[in-house]
Amino acid sequence: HSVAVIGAPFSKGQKRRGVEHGPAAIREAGLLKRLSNLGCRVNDVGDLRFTPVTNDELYNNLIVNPRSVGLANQELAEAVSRAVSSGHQCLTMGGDHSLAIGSISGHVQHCPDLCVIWVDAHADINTPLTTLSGSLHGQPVSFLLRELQDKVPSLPGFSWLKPCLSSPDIVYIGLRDVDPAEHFILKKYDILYFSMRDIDHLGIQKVMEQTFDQLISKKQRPIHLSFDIDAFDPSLAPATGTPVVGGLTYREGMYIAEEIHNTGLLSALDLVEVNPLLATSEEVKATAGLAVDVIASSFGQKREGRHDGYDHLP
Ligand code: DIR
Ligand code: MN
Ligand code: MN
Ligand code: MN
Repeated sequence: HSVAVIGAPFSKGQKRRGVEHGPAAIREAGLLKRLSNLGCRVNDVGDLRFTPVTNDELYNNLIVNPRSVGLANQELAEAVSRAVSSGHQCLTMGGDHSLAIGSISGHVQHCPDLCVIWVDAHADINTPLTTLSGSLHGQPVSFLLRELQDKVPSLPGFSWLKPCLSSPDIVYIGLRDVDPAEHFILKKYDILYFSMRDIDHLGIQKVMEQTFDQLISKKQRPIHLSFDIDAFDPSLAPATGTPVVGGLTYREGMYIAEEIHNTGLLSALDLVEVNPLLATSEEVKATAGLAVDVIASSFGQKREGRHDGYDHLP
C-alpha cells in the first residue's frame, strides 16, 4: 500500500507560535524511514505553502484569522482529495487542528461515506457563536456536522465549505477538557464519545470495540483518524499548545492506532498540534517521536513484530 505524506505548516487556527513547525519536527523524528521500513510506498508531497491572507480582521470581534483558516483549508482539501483519488492513504501532518476541516472535506470528496475517529483531549466542536477562545482549532467539527449548520454563521473564507458529516459518523476518544456549550452539543446531537473517565471505566479494548460497533459494524466504510497529540498525557507529549493532565498512556495510544490499522479501513490520518517551540529539545524529541509511533502503528507497525517474507526457517 502507498501513503501520501502532506505537511501542513499552519498555525493560524490558534494563538501560540510554533505549531507550524510540527511537520518538520515529525520528519526529524524519522517519519519517512519508519514508513518505508513498514513496506509502505511513500509519496512525499512535501509541505504545502498556504496562500497568505492580508488584513484578516477578526470576525465578530472574536474569531481569529477566519480568512486565513478558510483559505488554507480549501488548499489542504484540494491536496488531500488529490492524494486519496490517486489511491493513496493520506497522512496530513499539522499544524493546528483547524486543518481537519480541509483534510476531512478533501477526503470526503472521494470517500463520501467515510467515518471519523477523533482522538483528542478536546471536542473541538465549539461554533463561532459558542467559542470562548476565538480560536478556530477549537471549532472544526462544528463546520463539518450537517446537524449544526443552522447554528454556524458563514465566516469570511469559508464559502467553499459544505458540511459533510452527520453525528453518528464521528466518535471521540480521550476527552477531558470540554466546554459547557460543547458538552451540550455532544448530548443534544447524541454524539458518541469516550472521555478519559470512560477509558478508565471500560478499558481501551472495549472502547475500541464500541467505537467500531458504532461506525463500521453495519457496513465497511473508510476511516478518517484525526489524532491530536494532546490526547496523550502531557508527561508523554509536552510539546503541544493546550496540554491537559490525565491523558492517554503510551500503550492506550498504540492500541488505538493498532486496532484502527487492523480494521483495514484506515484511509486518512491527521496528526496535529505538535508544537516544537513550547518545550525543551528533549521534550520535543519525545513528543515528535510519539507522533511517529502513532503514525507507524496506524499504518501497520505492530508491537508483537512481523515476519513478512518468512515461510520456513533456514
Ligand atoms: C477550547 C480548547 N475548547 C477552545 N480547545 C482546544 O479553544 O475552544 N482544542 N485546545 O485543541
Ligand atoms: Mn484538537
Ligand atoms: Mn486538543
Ligand atoms: Mn498495512
